[in-house]
Amino acid sequence: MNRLGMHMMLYTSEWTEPRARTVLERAKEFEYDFVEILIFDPASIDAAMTARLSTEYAVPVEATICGAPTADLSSDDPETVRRGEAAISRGIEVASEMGATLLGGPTFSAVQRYPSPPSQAARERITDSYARLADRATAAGIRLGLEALNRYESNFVNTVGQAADIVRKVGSPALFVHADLFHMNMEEHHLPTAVAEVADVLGYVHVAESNRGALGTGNTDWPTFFGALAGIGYDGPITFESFSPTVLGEEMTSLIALWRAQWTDPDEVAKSGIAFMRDHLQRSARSGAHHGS
Ligand code: LER
Ligand code: MN
Repeated sequence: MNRLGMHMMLYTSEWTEPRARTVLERAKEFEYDFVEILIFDPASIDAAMTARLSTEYAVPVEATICGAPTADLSSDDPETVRRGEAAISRGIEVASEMGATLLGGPTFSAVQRYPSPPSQAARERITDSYARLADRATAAGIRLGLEALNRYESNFVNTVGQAADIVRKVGSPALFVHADLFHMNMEEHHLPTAVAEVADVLGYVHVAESNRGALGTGNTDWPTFFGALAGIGYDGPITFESFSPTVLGEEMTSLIALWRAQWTDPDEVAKSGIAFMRDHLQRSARSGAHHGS
């Protein structure tokens, strides 16, 4: 059975104690198995508070992190790469202190529209960074992911296959591919093939609508996607990710170009989101069983 997660950003982009309480309480109420926390700044997030509240509400947490323009593994500037590695290393420690089992997200670059392609040297060098980070993750007892983002949010890893290439080159079981359906809808040629080709390294999934709004309100081919996950026997964690400028701060709103509000009531979206995922998981399991018989 897949563990089902709720992204904190359904409610907030600020992980303060009062906000964290709201998120964990709602996740519990709607029967999510865990909450995903996006670590904006590993130096300032309160891991001890998070671990304490996670225990208090009996809701586990998982974590994601993004690179930044000044701390970016895909850069050609050694100092920027060094800061990138330091930030992801600290993210690994913080995620582990929170009690997470994984740290996903676009760990390889900043979330921004890059003006040009990455250099070949950066593509070659990044496996050294990931080899070191994989060792850190292993030591901290967690796994580290690479989330493929669409072309407007990164120039480095736009497909799950590109993420898998890096994971396989490094060859550490501490690394995994993090697939996000919103980005896949824009970049992959064929969803079932893309999923099948990363079956051996897929470790985390963001279920996200084509418009990043509530599930079922866009043009995503849900039966095909859930069928593809069932087809490879994916039993890892799946998180519902959706955003609205009505609950996010200005920085996050601009970062991912959220120029329209797809929804205003997070409770409604969170509640319907888990029902939607459960329904599709059950249907794909049933239809898989039919095909198998
Ligand atoms: C950003 O577009 C995204 O999909 C997030 O999961 C980044 O962590
Ligand atoms: Mn995502």
